[in-house]
Amino acid sequence: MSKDEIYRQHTDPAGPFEFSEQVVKVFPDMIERSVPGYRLLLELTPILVRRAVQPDTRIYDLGCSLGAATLAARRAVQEPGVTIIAVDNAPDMVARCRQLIAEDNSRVPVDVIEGDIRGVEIESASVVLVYFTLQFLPLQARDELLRKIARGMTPGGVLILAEKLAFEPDANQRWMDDHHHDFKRAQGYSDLEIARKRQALENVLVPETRQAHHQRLKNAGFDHVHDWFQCFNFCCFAAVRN
Ligand code: GEK
Repeated sequence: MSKDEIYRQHTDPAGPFEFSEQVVKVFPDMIERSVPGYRLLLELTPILVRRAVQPDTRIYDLGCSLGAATLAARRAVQEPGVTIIAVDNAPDMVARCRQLIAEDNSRVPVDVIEGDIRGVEIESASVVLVYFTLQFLPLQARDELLRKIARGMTPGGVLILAEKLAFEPDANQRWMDDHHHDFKRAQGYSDLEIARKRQALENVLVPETRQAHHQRLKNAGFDHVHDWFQCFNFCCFAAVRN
């Protein structure tokens, strides 16, 4: 696995973060060393999927990157007639994701689509995974995406939504940021790398509070929201449609 040293070399201000070819090359290392609990979240994903997936339905992975959540979900599927649709709009991510899916030996069909998740139709979905991707959409696009997901779900369908959270008041935000940065230091990132990455993500990754997520999920038509996972400022909701 190639090491993420993207923000190591220079001291000039970092430009806005993009899912470039350079990022794709180091992505597994970058996400594991930046998102506390990422590996555990993937390990727990099959447990949620196994209970939620229904025969002859679809699983969607929106913002699939290299397909880590797709592969975790794929392991859990035992029902007949299930197809996984994985979507990402970064061409280099999609190309590498297709290779990794091809190397995996499960027989559950996976369709990897290069495109914007806002333009993808959601149909007969018993499970929708949106791991750390809603946070990259413009705020005004988020309600509509979740409404579309809710409309496309079968009764009993589950949206598993992982996000970086924002906190209020400021002192709570600072506590989380301090511990997140300590986590990154413990993973070998320097203070300079942490500061430059933070600058690059400014206005690109826009986190929201837990309350804002709950409200949006309710407004979109989900009946129950379970706060089942959190590691510092990274969390995962399971939202159920009756
Ligand atoms: C994982 N889920 O490993 N349409 C499609 N893709 C998008 C869009 C969009 N509008 N906006 C961003 N992306 C993965 C990790 S990474 C999270 C997800 C991170 C894609 C973008 O190209 C990238 O691959 C992904 O969303 C976000 O569990 O890097 O922090």
